[in-house]
Amino acid sequence: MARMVFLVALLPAVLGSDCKFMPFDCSDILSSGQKISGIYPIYPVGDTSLWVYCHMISDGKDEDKGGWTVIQRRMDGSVNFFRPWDQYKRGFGNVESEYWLGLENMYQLTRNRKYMLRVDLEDFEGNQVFVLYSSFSVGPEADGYRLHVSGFTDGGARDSLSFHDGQKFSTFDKDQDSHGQNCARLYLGAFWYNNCHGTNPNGVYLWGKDPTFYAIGDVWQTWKGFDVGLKSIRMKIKRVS
Ligand SMILES: [Ca+2]
Repeated sequence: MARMVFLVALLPAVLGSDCKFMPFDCSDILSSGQKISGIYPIYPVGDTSLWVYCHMISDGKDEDKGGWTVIQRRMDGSVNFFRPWDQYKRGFGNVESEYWLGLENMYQLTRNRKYMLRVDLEDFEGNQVFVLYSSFSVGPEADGYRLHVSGFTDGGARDSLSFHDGQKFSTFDKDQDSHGQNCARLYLGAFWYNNCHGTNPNGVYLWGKDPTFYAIGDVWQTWKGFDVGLKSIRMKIKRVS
């Protein structure tokens, strides 16, 4: 019996010491020679796999070779993003389509490594723009999964996100915003709301322009204003070497 316990205790160490490829993020997957965008397992926390969409190329207009780990994606309105804190903490959705990677996963990815953030935006007319931030990280849960984003470069959408730098994350059931009311309830999303937002990527999928309810959509104010829901939003991060 004592020997059996010993063997079981030894098992994780044995598994961890073999040659299994355990990429930390999509940068590692790109480095391993995989150049095709798609769904891959990464291992930001020990030997527990986390399936993500890896974007290996961007739009061809720059020298970007990919290796992006997608942390948030809207593309067809197939997933409900009006969800409570626990869901935003753990992550939800479908990795093949729309999903949120989870605040804890974002924290684990960015806690000890430097990352940049790129947000790709597309409207229903087929126009595509992006923004780039040279530094992106998410703080620990004990500090409300605070957003740290800086170093803006414009790819056509102008800067709607720096307004959210330094804010804690808020959901309808956890108000950590800088507004007297609950921004997540006012704008039907969940985000690093300030008092409240310049962009609402987790808001209602509006299918284009809809001014019926102010700023509730998946909008990026400095590009299309508060009334135009975007066709696709993709937030993705890449390690800075
Ligand atoms: Ca509030």
